[in-house]
Amino acid sequence: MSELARTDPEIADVLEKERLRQLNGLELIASENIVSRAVLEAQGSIMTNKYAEGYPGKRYYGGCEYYDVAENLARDRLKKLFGAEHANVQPHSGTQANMAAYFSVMKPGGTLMSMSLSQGGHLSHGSPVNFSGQLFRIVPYGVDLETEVLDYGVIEAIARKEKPNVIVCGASAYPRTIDFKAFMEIAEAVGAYCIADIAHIAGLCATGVHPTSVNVTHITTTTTHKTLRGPRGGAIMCGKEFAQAVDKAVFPGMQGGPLMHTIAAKAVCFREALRPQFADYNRQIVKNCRVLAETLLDGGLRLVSGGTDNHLLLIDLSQQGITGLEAENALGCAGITVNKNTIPRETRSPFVTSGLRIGTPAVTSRGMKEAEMRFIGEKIVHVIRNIKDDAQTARVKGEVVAMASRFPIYPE
Ligand code: DSN
Repeated sequence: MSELARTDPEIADVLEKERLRQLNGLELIASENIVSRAVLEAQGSIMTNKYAEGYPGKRYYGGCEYYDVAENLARDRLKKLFGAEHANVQPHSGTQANMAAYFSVMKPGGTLMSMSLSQGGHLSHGSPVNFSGQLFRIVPYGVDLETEVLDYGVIEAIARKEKPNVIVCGASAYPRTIDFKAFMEIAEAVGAYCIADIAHIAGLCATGVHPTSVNVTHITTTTTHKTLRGPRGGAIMCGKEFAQAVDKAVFPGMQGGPLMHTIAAKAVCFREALRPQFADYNRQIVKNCRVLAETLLDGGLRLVSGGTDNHLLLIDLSQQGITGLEAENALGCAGITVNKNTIPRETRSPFVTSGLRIGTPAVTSRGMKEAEMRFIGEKIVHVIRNIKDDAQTARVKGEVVAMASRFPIYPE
């Protein structure tokens, strides 16, 4: 019996039930992934026991010698992975990374131009309920409502009119390639700083599967737990000229003690991402997403922008007359975990929505390939087309469990 099971059977029970949920279900939430055992081991380690405020070589606490080694390894590996001049691996999350990036180049009251949350942006890009929308004047841009892709001419016109201090590019629900060079050119034309938030596509950018923003835009922020396949957390990369401002904005500007067990796990993740297999993995994520998209289109569903270039796709359910919430619930009952999502021209609240966001990083980590994507796509179509038929949903769940259990999450 494990120590946890002996001392806290209630939490041990939660962990076991969650293990079975992950094993028997299909995780298609585009921002989630399954970390390696090595990442899990570093994250759940004795590195959680210590304060290490400051940076390597300049800590506010004694006894940090091994913490310095871990943080330097994380920084150096991240710089190598992206070819970045400077890296800060301390942000606790992507939102913290964005906050520090904004504060490194802009004061409260400044103007932030960003993609609307309802059209694919992120909460920390200026939502009125987030610090970003409360401390900065927000100028939104969105997708073209006909093509449902970014129109850089329109974005440039908004920037010229509004003269933002910062333009943030990057998205949490955009299925197409983002032209970071175009954003940087627009920012330079209006004297703005350009921050790219590559949280969703970091693994694709690191491996050349999507064009990178590092050394293109002024600053790049990311999370480490999506396509990068590391522990939950954030990071920032920039040129040397922004290094001091970024580091100061993270600590002492915004955070206290870094989560050193997470930083150790980030170092493990970055080492894994430097291996050639990681590029194969990211290529497979995108291949899988394309096959899933084709299967859904063949099943008569409409996809926002008609398809996908990356790890995610958005289904527009308005022609089926059902909401994102209903579809999320029905698919959940079938063992397929997805999230409801707003789509361009959205008419419903974010708690209901007309769309679904689906991503392939986690199922690809389990070794699933094109054949499994066709299976998953057909099951999604079947559940959506028979949304009121609980018996059909239950039958699909049986098929999903049988398929998923052929791809154990920790086979070793
Ligand atoms: N909430 C994350 C997502 O699902 O995209 C981004 O932080």
